[in-house]
Amino acid sequence: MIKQNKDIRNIAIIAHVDHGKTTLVDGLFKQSGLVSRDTQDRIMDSGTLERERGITISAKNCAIKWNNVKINIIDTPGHADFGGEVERGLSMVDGVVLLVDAAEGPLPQTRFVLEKALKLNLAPIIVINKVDRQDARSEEVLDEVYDLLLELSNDEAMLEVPVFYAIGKNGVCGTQPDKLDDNLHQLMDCIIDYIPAPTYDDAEPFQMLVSDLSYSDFLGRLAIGKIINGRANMYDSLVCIQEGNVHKPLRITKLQSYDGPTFHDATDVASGDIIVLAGVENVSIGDTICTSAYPKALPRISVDEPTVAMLFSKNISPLSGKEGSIVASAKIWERLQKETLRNVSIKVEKNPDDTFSVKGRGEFQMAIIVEQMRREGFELCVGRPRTIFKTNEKGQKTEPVEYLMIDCPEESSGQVMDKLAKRKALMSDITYSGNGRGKMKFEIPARGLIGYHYEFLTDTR
Ligand SMILES: Nc1nc2c(ncn2[C@@H]2O[C@H](COP(=O)(O)OP(=O)(O)OP(=O)(O)O)[C@@H](O)[C@H]2O)c(=O)[nH]1
Ligand SMILES: [Mg+2]
Repeated sequence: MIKQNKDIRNIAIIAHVDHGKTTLVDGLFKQSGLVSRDTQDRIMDSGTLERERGITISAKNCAIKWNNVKINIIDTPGHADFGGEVERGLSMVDGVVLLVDAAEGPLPQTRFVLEKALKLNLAPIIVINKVDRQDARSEEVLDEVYDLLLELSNDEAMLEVPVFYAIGKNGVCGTQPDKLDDNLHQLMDCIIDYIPAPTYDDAEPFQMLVSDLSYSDFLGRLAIGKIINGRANMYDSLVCIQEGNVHKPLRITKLQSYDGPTFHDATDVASGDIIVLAGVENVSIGDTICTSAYPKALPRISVDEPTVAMLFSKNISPLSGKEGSIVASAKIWERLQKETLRNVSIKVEKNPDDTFSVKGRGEFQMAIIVEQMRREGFELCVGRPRTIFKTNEKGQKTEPVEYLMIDCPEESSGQVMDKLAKRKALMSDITYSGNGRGKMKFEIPARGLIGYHYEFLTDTR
């Protein structure tokens, strides 16, 4: 029989870059009493590069308790190049909180993440965030969100989804932009009332989908994911079903579940919860962990194809060995393969000439991998990023095309249009807001975007 575990809710926070996801999670931590009010900002951005750059790079789990219900939360990145992380994060949840900046409105990544969530039938809650901004236009932005919801779902019921206005930074929200409570309690109540509790089939034995990996020096590889059916206990003997239906036996050596930004030990874990399981060595994201008596694989997590490729190789210049201590090709290859374990949208290939093709979602994602490797002591050469072309069923060559939105001073708009036209962008819309700024929408081949960011900054300075 299908049942619900009403003690748990699983949600992802999704939005365009910088619309305030990680800051909102801080507010939820503080108000559920998990951390004190003067803790550092953006607790979930725990990576060194994340903190330095002020952006989220990988989707991460955490949990809060509210009215005796455990809410597992996945804070996702908003930058388009890390879209694979959102797709991975959504595999663990039953609903999403979609944040939209009250001034910027829905932007290309808002569309991407909302489309993915609706395709998975996840219940959305809308939060128009940053209503404290001087240029906030909350009501108008809500209309734009409704337009987007209708366009993506073709379902008028979407006009009934819960809507909140918030200043995530101050941890406050309300149902009217000019009447906010002095806390986030209404939003937290709504997550419990509106987001469906996870369902499971009580006739089925333990089954878990691996959605993330971690590593502990004491426990080895850790598999993270949602329990789809059944329960598990310490020392249970299970199997991990890998790609190609390969079964690998395993024994649980530790079970943990989320509590705030970290996890703590659990002896027995129930359906619907998101857990951290130790005891499995060869595990990949997308594998199913289940009982050996009834091994049944769940559908693997699918993410969009890579759009950009870059060549990595050892440094063959006369100055090699000056910048890093790890220089050998074999080590670089080993490190790149390790990257594909956690980074679901990355693919790597070895070429006959001892170079490696790294494929991903954009040049920024590539730059982050290079920077991470440099900091770990690697020295390497990288080529220019190039787009990946494909051949469709009709034998035609196709290439990835991106949505591009530009917000720039009116006086630079001519130059921006000129440059983008040369890069084969097609403009679909232009509006002038009256405050000296213009907003333009384009469709542009991904190759036209490579290297444009720097030019844009110079042209609009
Ligand atoms: N004015 C205003 N600024 C806010 C608010 N919430 C967050 N910010 C600011 O917005 C910026 C981005 O916040 P983050 O929480 O890192 O945004 P994010 O959505 O997690 O960003 P990514 O994960 O990189 O996509 C930070 O400088 C915050 O201080 C708010 O309610 N009002
Ligand atoms: Mg963030």
